[in-house]
This record gives sequence, structure tokens and C-alpha cells, in this order.
Amino acid sequence: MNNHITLGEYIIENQKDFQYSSGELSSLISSIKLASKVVNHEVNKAGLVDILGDAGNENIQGENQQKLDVYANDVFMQTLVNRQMVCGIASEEEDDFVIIGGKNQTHDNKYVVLMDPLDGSSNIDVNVSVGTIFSIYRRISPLGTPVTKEDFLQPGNLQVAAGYVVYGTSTMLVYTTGHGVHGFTLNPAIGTFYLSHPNMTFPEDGNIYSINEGYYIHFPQGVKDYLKYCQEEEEDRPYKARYIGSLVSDFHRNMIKGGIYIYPTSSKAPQGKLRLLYECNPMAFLAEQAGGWASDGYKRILEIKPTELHQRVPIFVGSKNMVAKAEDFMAKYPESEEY
Ligand code: AHM
Ligand code: MG
Repeated sequence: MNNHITLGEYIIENQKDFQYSSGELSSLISSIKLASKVVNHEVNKAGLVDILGDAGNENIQGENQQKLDVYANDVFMQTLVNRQMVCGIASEEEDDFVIIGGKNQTHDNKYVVLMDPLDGSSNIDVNVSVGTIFSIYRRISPLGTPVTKEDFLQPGNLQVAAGYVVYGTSTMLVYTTGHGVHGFTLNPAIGTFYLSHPNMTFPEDGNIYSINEGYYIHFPQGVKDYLKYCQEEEEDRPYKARYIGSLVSDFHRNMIKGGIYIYPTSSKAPQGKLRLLYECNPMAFLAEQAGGWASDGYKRILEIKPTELHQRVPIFVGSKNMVAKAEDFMAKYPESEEY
């Protein structure tokens, strides 16, 4: 057990692994760690809203309560802004990217952060796990100039770090800087993350498929065929169906046990639902670093050149052989022109 190594110690010890190690990326991950503890505290008292006050209302102490996803967005934004380490932030909760210091502010800060501050937030009211997803790039615009949209529209294979926090039965922070995937579990009694899952890897094969099968009728034929394959009676099949409806939790379980998560295109959502920049790219980077794979059904997620901040893409992510099998089924049909 490595439970004596804290996340703080781990970040410092591994700073040399960062390609351009000047300490900034380490500090950036430290501030994500700090914000995640604050959000964790709030998520864990979500069940007390009737007592403490609902979103938009005053609680019994007369404090204004915010919706948790808005709250999480504010906490991550504020923590990153206060520490003056990034030049810009793009969030699933914001219409446009945010330039630290305001419009036309020039910066010597090297990094931009993209995040989904509270993913799966429809699960909050029912006490089911939610997560935070983050993705970090080096800016491509020159230092000393204002950050630009192009700094955010980089393909996922240029990420320098990515990770998620799962607020589950225990709270974990899992991240990669391109040197494997490492998981840290929060000891809530003392507010410290400890290295609990070093070098996490997807089993190459798995027996879990995670998809919202309620939309089956709207799925492309390749997805329908793959789902029938998952359900066939064979030596290692049918697979188990597990779908939490929280990407982070479904991904986390599948990484530990072996499985595939799919959010495909559908006749109702021709681009899929999940966002390339805030959800798919960070999960794809983590998946590849953990020996898994992430595809849009036809090609590697990390090579898609983004065109819009809130762009959606279909995703097939998880155990390598399972994603490859799903791609085989997809390849029998041409890629939809709508996507
Ligand atoms: P959100 O960003 O609005 O929370 O949506 C993302 C979530 C994922 O966590 C989850 O896997 C998916 O949406 C569930 O969608 P659906 O209810 O359509 O199955
Ligand atoms: Mg989301």
C-alpha cells in the first residue's frame, strides 16, 4: 500500500516528469486539488438542502444557496484565478472562454484549463456520484499577449494533463500528465488525498457495457449491432450492463473492472451529447494513458481538430479490445454525414 504518499508530495516528487518543468503545472494541479476539496465538502451536504436551504433560496442562516454545478464552477474558477497560474479558462458552464484579468489582458502564464466542474449533475438530487473533469494545455499564442480561442481549440493529443474527481462512496482524484494514470483517495477526516491507485490500467478486455439503452431505437445501426453482440450467449457473453449516468463514475468503474462506455450519435442527438473539449478529450487522454482507447466510432478522439468550444462528439471509450470490436461494427456502415 502506498497510502502514506499524499497527492501534494507526489506532485512535488514527480515535477521532473513534466516536459517543461517550471513548477507551474504542479501548482496548477495543486489548485485543482484544493478546489476539489471545497466542492467535495459541498457535494457531501447536498442531501441537507431541505434543512440548509435549496438552490436559489436563503438557508436558515440567511445565506444564499447556489445550485451545486454553478457553485462548483465558481469554486474552480476562483481558485485558478486567485493563484494567477493560467491565462484562460473554458468551462461547460460558461458560454465563452474566460480571460483571466478581463478582455485584452496580456499574460505570461503558459496554461489554459478546460473543465466540466460538475458532470452528471442530474444525479445530485438522488445521492448518486458526480464528478469534475479537467483538461490542461499549453497555450499556442505567444506569451505576453492575450489568450485566444485557438489556445482552447487544440486537439486532445496536445493535452499536458487531464483528470477527474469522482465524488463517490469515497472521493478520488485521478489524473495523468502523460506518465500513466494515478488515483488518490481523500481521507475526509483530515482533508488529505493519498495515493491509493498508482498506475491504473484498463484491462484489455472487459465484460461491462455502459450506454443509455433507452435510446436504442434512435441509435445508428452499427451501435445496435454491437449491443446485440454484447448480449449474445457466448463463452464470455452476455456482458453486464452498467450505466450510472455519470460519465466519470461509469468510466472509473470500467477502468478498474474492464468495460466500455458509449455515448453515440442518435437520430435525436446527431452529434452525440458529450462535449469534445470538457468531457471526451480528457477522458480519452486518461483512457490511452491507462492502456485503453477512445474513438468516435471511426477515429481516434484525440486527433479530432476542434472547431467550437462546446462541440459535441460521439464517444466509445474503455478497454482496448472492446472499443476495437465496437469500431468493427461501426465500420460496416458509413459515418453519418450529419456528424
Ligand atoms: P451533463 O454534463 O449535463 O451532466 O451531461 C453529461 C452526462 C454524463 O455524465 C452522462 O454519462 C450522460 O450525461 C448521461 O446522459 P443521458 O441521461 O442522456 O444518458
Ligand atoms: Mg458534463
